[in-house]
Amino acid sequence: MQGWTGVFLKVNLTKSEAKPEPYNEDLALNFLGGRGFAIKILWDTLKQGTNPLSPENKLIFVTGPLTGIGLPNSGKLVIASKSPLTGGYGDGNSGSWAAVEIRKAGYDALVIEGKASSPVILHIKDQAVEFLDAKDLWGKNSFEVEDQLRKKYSKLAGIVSIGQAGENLIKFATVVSQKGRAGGRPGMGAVMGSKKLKAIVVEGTQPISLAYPDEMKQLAVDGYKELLTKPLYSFWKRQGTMSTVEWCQENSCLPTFNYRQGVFDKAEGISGFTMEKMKVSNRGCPQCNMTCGNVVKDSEGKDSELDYENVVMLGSNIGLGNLAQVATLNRLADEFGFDAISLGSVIGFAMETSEKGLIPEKIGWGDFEAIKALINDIAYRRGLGAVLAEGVRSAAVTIGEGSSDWAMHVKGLEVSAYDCHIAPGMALAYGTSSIGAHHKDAWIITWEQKAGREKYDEAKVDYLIKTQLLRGGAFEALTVCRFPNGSLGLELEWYHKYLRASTGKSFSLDQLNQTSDRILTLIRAFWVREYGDKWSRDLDVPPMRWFKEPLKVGPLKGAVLDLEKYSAMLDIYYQKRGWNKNGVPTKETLEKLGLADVANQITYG
Ligand code: PTT
Ligand code: SF4
Repeated sequence: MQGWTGVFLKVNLTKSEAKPEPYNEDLALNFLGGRGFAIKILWDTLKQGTNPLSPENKLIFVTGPLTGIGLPNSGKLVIASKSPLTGGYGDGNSGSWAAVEIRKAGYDALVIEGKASSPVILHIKDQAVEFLDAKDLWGKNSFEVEDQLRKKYSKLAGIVSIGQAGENLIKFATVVSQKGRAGGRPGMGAVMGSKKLKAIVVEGTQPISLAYPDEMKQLAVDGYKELLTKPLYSFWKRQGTMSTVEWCQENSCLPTFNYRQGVFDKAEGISGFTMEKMKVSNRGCPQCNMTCGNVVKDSEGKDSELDYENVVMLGSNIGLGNLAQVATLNRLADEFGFDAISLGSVIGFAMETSEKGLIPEKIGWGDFEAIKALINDIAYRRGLGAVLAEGVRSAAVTIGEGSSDWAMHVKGLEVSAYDCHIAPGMALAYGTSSIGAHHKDAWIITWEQKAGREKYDEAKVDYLIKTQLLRGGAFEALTVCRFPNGSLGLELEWYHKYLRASTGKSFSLDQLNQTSDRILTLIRAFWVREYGDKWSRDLDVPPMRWFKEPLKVGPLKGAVLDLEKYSAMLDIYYQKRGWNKNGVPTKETLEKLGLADVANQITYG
């Protein structure tokens, strides 16, 4: 095999054992890598009903055939597991030197199971694997861990770790890398904590076997140069994802006061232009010349790396319009190892519940000191913090009083940062995303704005599916960053060329689409298998707030989604995917995708 190493490192933390395991070329050809490998491993090896925080769950760090070979934007890896937050498939795509080093150490993925008897660091140097005592690091935040391990290992070692959120099994804890890259929104950090795995250090020294190495070298040089020619490149370097604040404010989709109003009167205070005035540097993933992490000094004078989602979920969504303070909350999220989106969502939920007088705690919108205290309480599961630590779906069940109406999630994953009161296509993207309400598979809201926000039509479903196959399928299987294509318009042709030079195989667009379909359909089957008789098409419907409560202010005041029309669009979506009326892949669809045996393990409702 060329392009793939053909080997997984299987690690059992209970037994302190690690062994390389070769895999079959069919797996590579049918599932490519990244998310594709992750779902295949979880489907084949997890028993239905496995407790996500039990030793039996698997935590997978997985790369793709373009990782670790110096290509632009390829320093990313997928971190996947059965999610403790949603109970379904969970993953995240994180930038980290660990991605590069895993491949150079001779593996395509680390597949970790079991539970250490006391905190450990997993140190991998090519074939040598050590299980090192991490008692002195347990209790420390992810930045402290990174600093301490950096002193001990080489400058380029790949390091991923968890903060206190992961240790304390907060359901939306992430895995953190490079003090500002955080991956695995649906609780991958909690899975790592449940295994008592504080950090992984990977160092690799081996070349990766490529089909056409000279061609690949040239393609990498050309690829970096090509990005510099893109008209949006220089503005991207200035603001990265932060320009989205202005766009959302102008288009009434900025999450504000727990997704109540779509516009924020202090939006300018947290905008991309305000950020530019505070910016001290750019940071980013390895092997990237688009470095989109905006580093600013926060209200305590410390570095904090800002992206759009973090800023608005910890800004407008909780009524805070001071960017230096938002940056402090963002840094706390990275240090503790929380997902910043879910954190902003549970805080917004708590504020609204407090405002309605349904809980004794007083947490006012934008009250910086109260928010900081609450974040600490969530990290250590104290008082209301313990309720919120379970995620917004569970918190609404605990609090009751109709609060599920303002618990903003799909399938248990808190909605990322786009208000969909008048964006039925984006609402459907959230409803049908592979991990719950995240925009990674299909961020179609800017397209939808041009195509006609108010329409519920087939064209939107077609565009959604096309986008899901590309972003949720191909880019997640290759594990490369989707921004060059999605934000700068890099032509897809480049990825076909990269893949051929790496693997020696030509993948046509149709083949890639079919592979993506296979991956996303297997993920859907995993959800259906795990949810069993609790599975229902209602799980593909976004939060009721967007259907029941019209926008209260702004130019689109009064806008609201229509449930009947949404449901009709969902029917069209299912039919085009080859899924039945309940959103379950039909036997014919499974057979067509080479997944015939999957049908025996799912229930058709
Ligand atoms: C991603 C999600 C996002 S999506 C953001 S901002 W974004 C938030 N970032 C967080 C953070 O930072 N710290 C923190 N404690 N929590 C955070 N939660 C949120 O997590 C991320 C970039 C971004 S920034 C985006 S859109 C793109 N996402 C990609 C993707 O999903 N796939 C892909 N092939 N390429 C992508 N490129 C871009 O990567 P998750 P990262 Mg993150 C600090 O990981 O779990 O997928 O959640 O990974 O290295 O920080 O890169 O406006
Ligand atoms: Fe990472 Fe941003 Fe570069 Fe993508 S564009 S690889 S998210 S730094």
